Amino acid sequence: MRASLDHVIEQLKRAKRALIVGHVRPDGDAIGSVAALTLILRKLGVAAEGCIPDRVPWFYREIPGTRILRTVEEIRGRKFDTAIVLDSSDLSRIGDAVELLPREEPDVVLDHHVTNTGFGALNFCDPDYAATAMIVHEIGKRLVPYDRELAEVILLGIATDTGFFKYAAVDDRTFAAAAELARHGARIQPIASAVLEHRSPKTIRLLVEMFRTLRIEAGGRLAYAYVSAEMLRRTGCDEEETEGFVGEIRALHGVEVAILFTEWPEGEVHASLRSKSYMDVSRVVRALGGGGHPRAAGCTLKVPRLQDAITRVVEVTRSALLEEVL
Ligand SMILES: [Mn+2]
Repeated sequence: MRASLDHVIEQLKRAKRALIVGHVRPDGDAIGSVAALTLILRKLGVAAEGCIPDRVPWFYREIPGTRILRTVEEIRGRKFDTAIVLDSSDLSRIGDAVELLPREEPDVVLDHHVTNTGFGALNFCDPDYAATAMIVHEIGKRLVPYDRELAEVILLGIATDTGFFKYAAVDDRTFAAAAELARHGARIQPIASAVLEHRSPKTIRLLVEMFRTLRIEAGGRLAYAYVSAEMLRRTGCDEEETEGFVGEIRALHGVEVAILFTEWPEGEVHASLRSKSYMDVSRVVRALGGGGHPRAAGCTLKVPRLQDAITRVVEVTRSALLEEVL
């Protein structure tokens, strides 16, 4: 059922023991919005636990409010009466955390993905919001007083999902929310430094390796590159260290669609697509079983060879780009 924010707030107030869950391969919005809603509910006296069903990249821990997040193992066996799923377009996105849900259906789903399937008892899914953390902020400011810790995790979610306030979805509401959070003590500098300036020498070496594979097509409008399992092994990097690489490809002048292919684990290829100004890449990946936003989307293909995934995704993207021109 599609709910109003008032509906959602009523439901949250009824909770006694709440579980708040984000998605696997967590980004700053999943991390920030789950941490924020957990802090908000605790301020209301709810026994709330925030769970990220995957490894949280280490650099997010520099933002103090994120340290309350738990893994599935850490809260296994705990009983919850209310489950709230954030920033996830369908139930498979919460991975192993599904076993923690009190019922099959989450009580509340808050999200901003166009591809959200409405899998909760109450769903508030609005692609007009630049980040799920913006929705959490709408709820939070009606319920509790803010402190720096809470304001900063919300700002983390908004900043990361807007590319630090540079994507097309950024408008006066985004800046107004950021201003409110800054008034409560949130600082953008430590967030930017943690998220954007944490690369190690080996990550830079992997980035250089990735750029060696760069291909440019469609008159310069499509650019793609890959990181193979072999490259990860050789540089000693984790797959999560490719975070932000696709943005480096999009930085090319004249490129509309950038794609990064990451082969990990072997036999699986993740394609991460970013567009610059007009191409809806969420539509492109939907044909391949993926999901996301108009300017940032992804899909995972199970194929024996990396090159097979590249050929397939590039083919679909190229024809979508050509259609766009007509
Ligand atoms: Mn998000």
